[in-house]
Amino acid sequence: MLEEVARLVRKARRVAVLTGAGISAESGVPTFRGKEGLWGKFRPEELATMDAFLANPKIVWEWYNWRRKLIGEVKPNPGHYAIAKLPKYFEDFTLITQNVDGLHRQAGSEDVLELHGNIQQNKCVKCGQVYQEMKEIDPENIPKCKSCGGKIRPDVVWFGELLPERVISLAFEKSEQADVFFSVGTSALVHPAASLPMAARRNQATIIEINTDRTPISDLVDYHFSARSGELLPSLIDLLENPTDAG
Ligand code: BV8
Ligand code: ZN
Repeated sequence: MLEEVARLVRKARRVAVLTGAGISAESGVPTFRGKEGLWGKFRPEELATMDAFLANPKIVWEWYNWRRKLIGEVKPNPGHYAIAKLPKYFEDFTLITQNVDGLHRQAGSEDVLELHGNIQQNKCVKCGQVYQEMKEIDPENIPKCKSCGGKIRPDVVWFGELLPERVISLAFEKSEQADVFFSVGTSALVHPAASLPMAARRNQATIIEINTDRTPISDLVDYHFSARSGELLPSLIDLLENPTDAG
């Protein structure tokens, strides 16, 4: 099946890739809904929200500091590096990620559409001013915005919050134009990101899913690889680099 997909991908002109927490799992970053229980103790829908932050900013910062530290100690895996090699094979390539860990950028991918923001960045909860330099946040003494006095929060998109307009509209535009759309390491549960594969399908794109489990879109995709992205993506790159047949 992978040879068939490689032949098909080689012919594509416009390709879009959507990734989720699964692509970072092999780097050691726990996924959201997996058994590893990053969320075992917490429930993302309860913590990654404005209400949780306003009600209990200390707990929310303790959780983000813990995730930031963990992410600061990991590095990209072969799945990230394989995706970073993809753009050269196509006329138009777009990488869209739901992840906030920045590992795609670390692996060399450029112009990554980070739908849900970047966990290493901070902003003011009131006026949205971004604070790059402020790294260590003391949950007991949360810094205030210099312009308006609002509390500093992580610059990520919480549940119930709108995604950055430019990023999400470009993600839909590129998904709708794609000849081939990859959904990699995402449970396809969180919207609006989870609507991107269907947007690609509306344009008759070939949808390829790479996921160790099945997801709500597994029955709708053209190819479902039940595999680790860190293993399957490098094999796909090998086939693109050394075509086995003239096809
Ligand atoms: C919005 C950033 C408009 C923060 C995240 C009720 C009230 C309010 C909203 C809603 C509601 N009901 C529904 C909604 C919409 C909501 C939503 O979709 N909820 C879901 C839970 C039903 N969406 C929103 O709120 C969005 N905003 O809609 O605004 C609006 C405004 C007001 C009111 C209504 C609507 C905002 C969504 C963004 C939330 N922020 N993260 C942070 O990180 O702290 S979401 C979070 O989930 C992460 O970003 C993550 O990326 C994302 C999706 O999860 P996945 O990436 O898919 O990860 P997951 O663990 O789930 O799956 C991993 C997969 O990998 C698994 O399938 C596993 O099998 C696989 N895997 C594991 N290992 C491997 C592997 N695959 C391959 N190889 C491996 N090695
Ligand atoms: Zn402010």
